[in-house]
Amino acid sequence: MKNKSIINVIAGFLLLSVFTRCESAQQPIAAVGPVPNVHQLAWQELEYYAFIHFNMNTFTNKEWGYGDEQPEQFNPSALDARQWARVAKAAGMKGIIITAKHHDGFALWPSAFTEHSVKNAPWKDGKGDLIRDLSDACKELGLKFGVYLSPWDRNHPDYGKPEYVTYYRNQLRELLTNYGEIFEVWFDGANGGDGYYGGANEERRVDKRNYYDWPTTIQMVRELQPQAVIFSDAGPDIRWVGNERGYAYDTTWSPLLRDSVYAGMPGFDKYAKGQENGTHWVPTECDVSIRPGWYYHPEEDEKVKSLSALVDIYFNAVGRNSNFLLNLPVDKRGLIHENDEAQLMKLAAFLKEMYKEDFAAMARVKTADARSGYGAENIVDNDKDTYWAAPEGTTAAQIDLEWKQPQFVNTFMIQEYIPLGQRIRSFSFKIKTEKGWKKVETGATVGNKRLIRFETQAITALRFSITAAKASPIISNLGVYKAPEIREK
Ligand code: FUL
Repeated sequence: MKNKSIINVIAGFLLLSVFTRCESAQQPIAAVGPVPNVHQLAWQELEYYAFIHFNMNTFTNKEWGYGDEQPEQFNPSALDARQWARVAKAAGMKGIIITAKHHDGFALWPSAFTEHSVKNAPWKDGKGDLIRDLSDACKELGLKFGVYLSPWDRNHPDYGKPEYVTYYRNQLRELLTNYGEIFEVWFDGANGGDGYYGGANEERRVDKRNYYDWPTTIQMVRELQPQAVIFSDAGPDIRWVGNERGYAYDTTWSPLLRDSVYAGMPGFDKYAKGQENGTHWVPTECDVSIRPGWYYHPEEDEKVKSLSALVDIYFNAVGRNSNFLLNLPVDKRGLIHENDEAQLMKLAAFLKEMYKEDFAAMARVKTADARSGYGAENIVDNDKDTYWAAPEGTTAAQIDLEWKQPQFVNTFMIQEYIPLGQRIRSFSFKIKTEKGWKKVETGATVGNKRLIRFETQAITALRFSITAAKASPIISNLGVYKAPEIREK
């Protein structure tokens, strides 16, 4: 008995000392600001979700309605919001953002503040509420739900006056109060110009920086939906990537000099890349339509993007530190068209196949050095919360993967541990084949995720060299995959 308790005491002491050693070995690392908040981090993990443009323009076959349309024109024959949610879910998307009101001012929900809404449409005898239908369908299928509410309203008589801003907030309050949790609120930068404006038929320009008094509206969103991230050219939480092709820049910093930017400003593209010394964390979202237009036009039925175009966009959005917002123009029936669905499923099958096996898990990983407690094994453990950290003060580093047998692969993925800030500013990437080392790519930023494609070949090693960084690099994950060949359209 006595011996046993002595052994227990010794074992306990040993355990305690190992524990305290580990504790002291892993000194916390200071963040390099700015850093994402918890809502931005949760948003970043969604990566891929749907935009739906479906509204009055669907029935008038336009991209921008003038504002003089009649509610009677909104008359889908077979509208099924659950079909949209089913398709998005099967496509691997994590949520849906809907154009609750576009520039023409028609509201997809029975707003108490206007007659220009579904309540005066033949659809469901004026009893319909598409925001209800879609938010319910999203809940049912475990998808996030978000709203686009156009700040520009070419129907409203008061557009341009302070009264309209009150109206806009009243509508937004309805959307943020009556339909459950909202993950993203989308403020379009396009606003001001000619329109119907209650019959005035004139041009109305607004002071884009001040007219909307955005700080007050943002405060309202924070109160009603604190977890929602707010999108606009200027953030505050997420910013436009600066083009509608779905491609982020090679250099894409999540930090942004946010106070210098406002929605709809001229020369915004200069800011779209973000800034290494940006003051706020405002990551990019790449919005692009699966067809040429945002809205459904029957003449575009054969112009749905090819699989290879969609794959290119995926790599240039998700693989360049951005999220991917893919627009689906719902048709006049009120359904996602068969051709669009078919292309979505091809992309889903491609991604599933590509991610099915991570060859990094079978590799030996080597780094020159690490901070104690933050070793290289953390890079390939498939856990985004553990990470390798270069020693304090180091701004260049190298990560090598080696395999005993050659591996046929074509894709490389690497992620910075962004809760401690975005750090890498330039890198090069090489692979080793039987012919020796070959440079595949040099690039700038990494951020949340960088994806690099190369020709399928047998490689025995690869090297990711961080050639410059804002502060000592911290990597949470990397992966190596074999994407399938694209044969079909
Ligand atoms: C733009 C709008 O003018 C387009 O119609 C579309 O809604 C796109 C997503 O944003 O600024």
